[in-house]
Amino acid sequence: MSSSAQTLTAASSQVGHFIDGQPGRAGRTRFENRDPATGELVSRVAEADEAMVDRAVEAARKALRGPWGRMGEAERSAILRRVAAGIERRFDEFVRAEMLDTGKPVGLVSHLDIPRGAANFNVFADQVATLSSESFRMPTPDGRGALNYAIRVPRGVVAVICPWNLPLLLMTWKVAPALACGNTVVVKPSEETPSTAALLGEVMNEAGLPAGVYNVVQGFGSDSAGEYLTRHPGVNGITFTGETRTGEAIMRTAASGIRPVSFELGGKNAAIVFADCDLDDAVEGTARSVFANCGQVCLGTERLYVQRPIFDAFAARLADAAGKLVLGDPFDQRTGIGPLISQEHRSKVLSYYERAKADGAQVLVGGGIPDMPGRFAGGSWVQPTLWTGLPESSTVVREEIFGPCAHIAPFDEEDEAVALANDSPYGLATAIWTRDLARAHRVAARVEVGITWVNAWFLRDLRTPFGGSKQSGIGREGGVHSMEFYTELRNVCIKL
Ligand code: NAD
Ligand code: 6OD
Repeated sequence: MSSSAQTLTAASSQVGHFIDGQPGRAGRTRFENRDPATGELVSRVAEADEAMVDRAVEAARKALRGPWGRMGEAERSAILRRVAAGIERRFDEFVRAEMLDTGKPVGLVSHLDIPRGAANFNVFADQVATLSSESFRMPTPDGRGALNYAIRVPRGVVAVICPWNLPLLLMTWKVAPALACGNTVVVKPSEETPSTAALLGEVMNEAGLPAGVYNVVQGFGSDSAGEYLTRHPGVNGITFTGETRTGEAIMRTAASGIRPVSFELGGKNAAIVFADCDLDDAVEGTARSVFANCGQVCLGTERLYVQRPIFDAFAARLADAAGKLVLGDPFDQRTGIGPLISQEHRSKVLSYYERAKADGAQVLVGGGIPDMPGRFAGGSWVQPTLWTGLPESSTVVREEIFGPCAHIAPFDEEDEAVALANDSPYGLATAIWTRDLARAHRVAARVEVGITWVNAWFLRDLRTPFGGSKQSGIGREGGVHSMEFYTELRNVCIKL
């Protein structure tokens, strides 16, 4: 794909809502969506007002009472498989839309984001067939007994509030299980990445999903579509991925009406690299975990603890790997790292770069803005950056930055490494690099996180529980764990 022609065509496009099986009518307000790689206008996006959100929730409620509400699991699963096939059929459109919204390199979008978007529908189409329920026969005083059994019913209308870092992947990670379980959804994509959620509406229609089952409203969070949706009394549950502070705000809103929430939130993930690791693997895996998607992965590593005997060698090799990353045209297959999502996010990341220097960090690599050629000079690029020498109390070591950067500190003993890794309000993920399996088991049991990798990073079986401890989330997604949130368990007791 060549970038410039594609971008110019896209400049005239409009992105809207998707309500009751129709591209929603735009209201009076629109906002601009810009390509983070160049700063050029990609599209104008409709912003939903409260009335538009009402319409979307009404459509979702009406669909629950229609054919969708009476459909069996097998039929729902067949539709989900057609949705997966539809994404695959329109693969290039999804790739292009996601790239223009995010600035991600083509290799990443076409190997991770879009295939996973399709896979999520197939995985949950399979998963729903495996759901079992308990039953108990109990004695009664008259000797006839009673049978208790549990049934799972959909929650109803689920509000799906999404971030911008893996737009289609993370949105479908919620929408697919919600639909597999028979719910209807209203999705609010991030204001930074509106396009693939809207495009998915077309695929839903092509797959034969009844109107009103999948709805999308575009807009911002606070005092906009996100807040209107989460506080809507017609919403029965809220699933959210994003920042911890936003999670707190949504939780307050969800308190009204006692609506359940499922939250995947921020992180400040540590990697622990022991001296007995395979150094090549550890450097390669850690480089991916720090720099993939320009550091905008919730599971990414921002704190590195490296055992002292290999500290210098490891830091030098990781800095070397960072220096070799290719920044450039996202549509060029050779590009390894794209820009940050926006100028605003770049200002935030650069403020941490400045703070690190002010706090006395030694900058091993990067630390500023790269020189980008031509039209890319208008993008929100930053240099991949590594520091060492900061105290653990430094803001840069404590707060989530969500950029292509990490701080590297030495440790001596296993206990010390565990204590350092656990010294965080967050608890999403840890990567442990060691050849000593007994140690790996010991440390994995002690780190206070939802996901631990040993000699790997971002290796995922989609049936396993995914989520964070402490301020990194509430609940678990993946496999049957998603089904637990998207269904309500009811007990039926029959006197025999
Ligand atoms: P964000 O919290 O700023 O926004 C996420 C979504 O919430 C957006 O759609 C936004 O419009 C909406 N929103 C904001 N305020 C709202 C409100 N008051 N009511 C309702 N909706 C509101 O997050 P982001 O910047 O899009 O994403 C980056 C963050 O997401 C990082 O903190 C990252 O760690 C986290 N994240 C976590 C996971 C995970 O699985 N744990 C995955 C991806 C991203
Ligand atoms: O792989 C997934 O299912 C998942 N939820 C990834 C989250 C990545 C966060 O940025």
